[in-house]
Amino acid sequence: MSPKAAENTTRAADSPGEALAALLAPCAKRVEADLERWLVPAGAPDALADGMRYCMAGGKRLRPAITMLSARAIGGSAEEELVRRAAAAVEMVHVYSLVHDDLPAMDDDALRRGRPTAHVQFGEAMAILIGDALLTRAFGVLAEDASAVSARLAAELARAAGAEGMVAGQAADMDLCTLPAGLEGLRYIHLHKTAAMIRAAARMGALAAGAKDEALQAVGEYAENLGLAFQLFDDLLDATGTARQLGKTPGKDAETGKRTHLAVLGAGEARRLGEKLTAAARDALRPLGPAGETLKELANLLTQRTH
Ligand code: GRG
Repeated sequence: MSPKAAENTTRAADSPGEALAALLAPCAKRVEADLERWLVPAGAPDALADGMRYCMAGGKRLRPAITMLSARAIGGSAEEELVRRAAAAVEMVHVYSLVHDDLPAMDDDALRRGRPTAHVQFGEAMAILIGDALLTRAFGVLAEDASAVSARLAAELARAAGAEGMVAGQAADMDLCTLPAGLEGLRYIHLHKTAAMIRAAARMGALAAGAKDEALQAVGEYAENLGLAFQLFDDLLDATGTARQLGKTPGKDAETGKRTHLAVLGAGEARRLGEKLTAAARDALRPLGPAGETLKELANLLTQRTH
């Protein structure tokens, strides 16, 4: 190992937060470049284009990283154009969901990614339209590839984001549809609201890189468990983090009486469940052998994150 690599490893071991940032950085760099060229379609009015760019800025870029790392885990390359289109599209849909979730009719939040939310910055009507534009553009970015695989990617994304996925999870979370009580209802919300998009991010990366069924199944199962664990730890951080650390208003779950793992299980039991889900995520990668190591590392680091 070179002295530089050794130095990086030591630094990463000292701080899981820095190790996570270092793992995500190359993927984030790629997706920033791609958003630069794909985000705003020619002909978009400046006001809308500015709003789209404002909302897309910042964030960990976790989902695009999962897309790229999943492509790599099945023997493909994160550099491939279709993998990059998939990664950019997933992030656009994710950000649309954040913009709409922050609206007064939904979570009514004023802070996102450390800055005023879209409706605070641009007004409510424009925030709705920015979300609409991001959602639409995501499918445009996939369709412009015009291959049979890109049609599969679009179907995958639509399933995860729509009425059988994230929108269903959001409706359930807002008590707009009937749900079982306790943990079962909570699992439904988190599977749909959060894990469905993370699962799609992984499956789209693998599909774009030409994955066969077994590998596709492995990364999908990994990402579903990772998504559930991610949401669980997000709930715990909401109760303990500061606005500066989280980039959003902390303590909202308790304030609004939201159904969370913390409320249903208590902190200790919730953390144990999070660790169990993370272990299930790692186990799902067994068929990929050593190629799955980076995804496993990502799961471990997300478990340890403090913001
Ligand atoms: C409006 C259809 C619709 C859905 C909204 C995404 C969402 C559903 C709500 C946002 C609130 C929330 C707690 C969602 C769960 C997923 C989650 C933890 C989102 C934040 O993801 P990060 O931490 O955010 O990856 P960044 O900003 O880093 O991308």
